[in-house]
Amino acid sequence: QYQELKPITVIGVPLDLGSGRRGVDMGPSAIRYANLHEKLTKIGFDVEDIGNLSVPTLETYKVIDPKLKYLDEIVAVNEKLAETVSETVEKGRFPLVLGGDHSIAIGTIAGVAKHHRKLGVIWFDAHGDLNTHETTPSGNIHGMSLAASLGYGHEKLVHCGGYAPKVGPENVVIIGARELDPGERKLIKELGIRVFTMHDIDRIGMARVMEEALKVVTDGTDGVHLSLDLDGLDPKDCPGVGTPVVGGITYRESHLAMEMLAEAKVLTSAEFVEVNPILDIGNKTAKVAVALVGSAFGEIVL
Ligand code: Z70
Ligand code: MN
Ligand code: MN
Ligand code: MN
Repeated sequence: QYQELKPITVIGVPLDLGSGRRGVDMGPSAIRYANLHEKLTKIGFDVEDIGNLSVPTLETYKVIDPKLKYLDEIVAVNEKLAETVSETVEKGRFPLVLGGDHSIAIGTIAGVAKHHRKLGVIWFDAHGDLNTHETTPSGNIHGMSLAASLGYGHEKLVHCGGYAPKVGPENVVIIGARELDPGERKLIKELGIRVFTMHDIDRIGMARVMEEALKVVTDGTDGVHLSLDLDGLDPKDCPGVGTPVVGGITYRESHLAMEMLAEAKVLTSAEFVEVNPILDIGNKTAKVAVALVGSAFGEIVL
């Protein structure tokens, strides 16, 4: 049974200024090469691909603030992305955003959240992306995007799209976390964000984790955004990511998560980020991304 979803608009954002390592700028291309369009068309969707947003090349810019690398360039891309995503929603279409580094979640969420009274967010990631310029160990803005969406961090990131905050901590859930910085742990505790670490997935299993996660993101909300960082999966299945962290979510666990999301019929927008073809083995990670898109959009076996 197909998910009763809207027609889909694919938006590529080949941005890598937010990550420490080059290569995720080729993510949208790798995901398209893995037959994203065909996958969605076969499920039965009306799909339009509007191509990539234009993104500045790293070499043409200098780092000004080492605690907020490429801030103005990243803000400009995210403002444009927020507009594009918002227009997509206004047309009655489902925005499916391809990254690019995870800083693009700032723009995607800015574009969707203004069309919802209350938005739930599923943050599927090895990391929390809950740093600010005050807590970041790297200065990489892809480690700050969830914090910014919650209203924490530099004003220019927090106020993307002209308003803040985009989401409330009571409707955010992180799944797959296994590498959190001290400042991120502090913010998680302060805000009471629900985090399902790898330990929780080991203990109670992905099925129960998703049941709990779905309660959090649907509690009083009128939309759910999926922000899926491929580094949430184990590097054995997804070696082509900017920041591989061992001990991750398995191929099947991640599919189960997407299938349960499709079954719940709650998804209103999604993004798949951090695919790095340079570190990949035969486009394996992009293929996993496309397979996960299939499951999230209701692809069925029988
Ligand atoms: C670290 C930082 C991060 C993604 C790495 C890493 C953040 N917490 N996020 N890869 N997607 O630099 O803030
Ligand atoms: Mn991330
Ligand atoms: Mn990550
Ligand atoms: Mn403010």
